[in-house]
Amino acid sequence: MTTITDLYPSRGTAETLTERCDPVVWRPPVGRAAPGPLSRTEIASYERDGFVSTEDLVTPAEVDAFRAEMHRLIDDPVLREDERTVIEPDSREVRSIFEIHKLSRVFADLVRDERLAGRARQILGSDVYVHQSRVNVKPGFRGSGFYWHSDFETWHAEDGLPRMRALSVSIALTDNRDTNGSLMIMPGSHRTFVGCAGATPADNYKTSLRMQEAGTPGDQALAEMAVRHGIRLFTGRAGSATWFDSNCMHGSGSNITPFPRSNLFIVFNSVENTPAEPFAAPGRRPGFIAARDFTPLPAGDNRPV
Ligand code: 6CS
Ligand code: FE
Repeated sequence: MTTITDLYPSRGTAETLTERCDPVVWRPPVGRAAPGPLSRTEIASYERDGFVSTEDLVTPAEVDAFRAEMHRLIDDPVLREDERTVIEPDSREVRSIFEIHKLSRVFADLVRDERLAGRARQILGSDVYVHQSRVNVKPGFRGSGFYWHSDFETWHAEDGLPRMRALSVSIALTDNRDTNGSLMIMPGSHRTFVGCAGATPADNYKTSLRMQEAGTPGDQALAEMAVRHGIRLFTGRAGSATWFDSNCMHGSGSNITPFPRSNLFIVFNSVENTPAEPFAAPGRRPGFIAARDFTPLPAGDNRPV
């Protein structure tokens, strides 16, 4: 059995800070970033801040189709009883539905679209597969938030992703306003790994997807990071998208407005960064949260030759 070094320790007795030892943009051995849909300026700002936004990633007609597909999934009585559906902690409403690229032809086609997979390949410098996909519904009135966290912290500790070589795209299906619980990120926070205090309980995913506890930094670390980096709020029309590095410190508030804030959320991981065993959890999470099928998404026309 081979042991993989834990470059980013977490879930111990004390909080720790570790400098990132992985690239943000994974370049071929020689030269610039791989060719792809992102411009050099966009690549540079992604590398500096840990994120980049795209206006009109998908068309208004596609947004309508995706929203209809989301409602079809939300209204499916069989799926509602399935583990892939997560219910809000304070109401009976759907909070998230996982593995949407397996549940729906429409979303299966979307994840392999060059506008998505092409950007992911460009930043990660290799073929990619989907580690996780979901729709976050954030309904009006009582849609609850997501507390501050780094996704990589969870994917490393609970899923076993060895390196920071994954990214997420959040695609707005409704307008993301400054009032309805939109995404907040601390720019530049992706360069430091916050190892969080506290062991991972067994079957943590059964509660963490409704309200995360293990893997959230303490108040003092968050306060220092917020002063150092600032906090950026991501607003945008339906159809816009934000791409962000797996180690960005991010979160979102609750939604007490009547306007739902629904987003698709897709995580791409490099095929050169596949997980083995979790680094800091009693067991693996199920495949609908942390995929174990590493088949690369087929590359389209803009693939580097
Ligand atoms: O569990 C996950 O994979 C994701 N969900 C939450 C609530 N936190 C970590 C990560 O973003
Ligand atoms: Fe997250």
